[in-house]
This record gives sequence, structure tokens and C-alpha cells, in this order.
Amino acid sequence: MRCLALDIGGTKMATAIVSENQVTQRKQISTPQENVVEAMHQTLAQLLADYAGQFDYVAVASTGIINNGILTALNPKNLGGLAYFPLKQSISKHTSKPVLLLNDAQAATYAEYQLQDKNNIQNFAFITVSTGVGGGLILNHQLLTEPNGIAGHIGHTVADPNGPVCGCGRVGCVEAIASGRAIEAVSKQWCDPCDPKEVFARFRKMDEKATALVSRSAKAIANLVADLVIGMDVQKVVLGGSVGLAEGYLPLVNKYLSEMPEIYRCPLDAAQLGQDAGLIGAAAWAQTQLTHLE
Ligand code: ADP
Ligand code: BMX
Ligand code: ZN
Repeated sequence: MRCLALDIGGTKMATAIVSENQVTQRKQISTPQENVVEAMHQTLAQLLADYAGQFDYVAVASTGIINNGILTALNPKNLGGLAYFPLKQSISKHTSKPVLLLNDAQAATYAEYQLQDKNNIQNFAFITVSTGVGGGLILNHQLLTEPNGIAGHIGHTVADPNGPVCGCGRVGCVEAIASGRAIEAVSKQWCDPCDPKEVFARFRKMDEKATALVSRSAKAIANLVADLVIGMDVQKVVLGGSVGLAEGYLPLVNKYLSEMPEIYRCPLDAAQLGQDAGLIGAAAWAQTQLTHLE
């Protein structure tokens, strides 16, 4: 079965044909940031036209809470202010093939879990540190998506009750401290402003301000991992997203984790599928859903 897979993040949209976990015809564009509703409809129409005739089903991994084919942003600021979008309907206008959807981090979780030693790991989590901070949970070998698509939104647990207000409305979320957008919110105010990519370049050159900012993010993620271990007996965590995979970040998170009492620790690795985890996971998860429907 050939899948047209779409991975919609706050910064970029990736598309590809995925068949037996192999990614071909991959394309990447920027996620619309203005007139988002109209631009999203148009972008999806164009993508469906580009891949016409090349797929048997469509699988979408998207940022936001995905429930009944509808995207509801927990943090609309990550999507140019878009709070609600009828994602399934928008795609189904252009194809008669089945369209299945789940959250982007949940999709990546599913893909990365397939690569684990499943006999020894029954509870697993994935964290993406990207535009936002997303997550997915496998408990007792099962990916949590029910009942409302919310499970795994661990970027909106609290890292600092006295921290900045998050785009979701809560104060001090992990996302408001650790995400790419949170890093940018600080670095663009510097007298020598820069984007997160440059923050990391400066961090690797031991710049003091950049190191403090990256460390603040890494510490919040290390605490999030510890919370998963102590709250759900998570046995392994995998990290993804452009911030999560940035050189030097994972070792720093691991350093903070190693400073905690042993009971809070678990192995923490980088996503093996890198930027393709969402595409591959969406395709594979959707295929299991189709099999259940048969
Ligand atoms: P998405 O959120 O769309 O899935 P990414 O995983 O690429 O996309 O995350 C985007 C965020 O990562 C942005 O905030 C961006 O500034 C930041 N970013 C992009 N490239 C890098 C890099 N090389 N190092 C650190 N941060 C990066
Ligand atoms: C936000 C939230 C999650 C998403 C996470 C990572 C929105 C629009 N998104 O916490 O659903 O999984 O960001 O998303 O509320 P990304 O865009 O950084 O990949
Ligand atoms: Zn929040």
C-alpha cells in the first residue's frame, strides 16, 4: 500500500510517498504563517494535485490536537493564530481515498517505538523540541490517541509556575521555556539578536548568554523526562525536532538527567528516523487503523 504522508508542523510541512517504511518523493515547504485558513486549504489542494494517482491512502501527522479529523490548536501562536481547522474535510475534497489523521508527535512516537526492543520496553515516550514541545506516549505497548487526541501534550505541563505565559494560556509550560519559539522569544531581544539556529552555533562556541538559554531549555526537558519516568514508569524516551536534534542538545539534557536521583532516570536517545519520524509513523499507524476498519 502506498501512502501519501503529510507532516504539518508549526514551521514546516513535509510530504512524501511512504511504502513499507520507505520514504520517496519527499518535499518540504514552510507552513503558512499568514491568512492561515485560506493558505492551508490552498496548500493542501496543491499537494494532493502534485501526488495525484500515486497513493492508496492519505496519512496526516499534524501539530495540534487532532480529534475526529479536526485540528484544534492548543497553542494557536504556533500556527499563525490558527485555532481550528477542518483538516480531514479539506483533504477529502481532493481525493476519494481514505484519509487518517493523528498528532505529529504521536505519529513520531509510533514510528520510533517500532524500532525499540518491544519485549523489554512496554512504556515509551517521544518528545519533540521544535516550534513547540510535543510528545507521544506508549503505555503497555499501545499508542495513546483516545478518547480526545490529547494524550501526550506534555509540552503543556508546568516547568516553572513563575515562568512566561504560554500560548495555550497557562503559565510556565515546558513549551514556553524549552521550545524553538521560546528560545527565539529571548534571543531576538538580545542586543545582538539571532534565531535559534544561531543560538546553538554560539552555544557550541561557549557563548555565555547562548549557553544559559540552551541550558534553560535542556533542564526543562530533563525534568519532563523525569516526570514521565516517575509518573508513568516510562522506560525509554526518544528526542526529536530541530532543537531536540541540534548538535550538543541531547548530551546536555542527559547531563541534567544524570544529576537527578536514579529512580527518575531512563535511557534517552535521539530519534533514529530524524525528521522523517512523523511521516513514517503516520503512514504505519494509519495502515493499522485501515486494517481494523476492514
Ligand atoms: P516543526 O516545528 O515545523 O516540526 P522543526 O522541528 O524544524 O519544525 O522546529 C522548528 C524550530 O526549530 C524553530 O523554532 C527553528 O527556529 C528551530 N530550528 C531550526 N533549525 C535549527 C537548528 N539547526 N538548531 C536549533 N534550532 C533550530
Ligand atoms: C504544541 C501543540 C502540539 C504539538 C507540539 C509540537 C499546537 C498547534 N501544537 O504543543 O499539538 O504536537 O506543539 O508541534 O497547539 P511542532 O509544530 O513543534 O512540531
Ligand atoms: Zn502551554
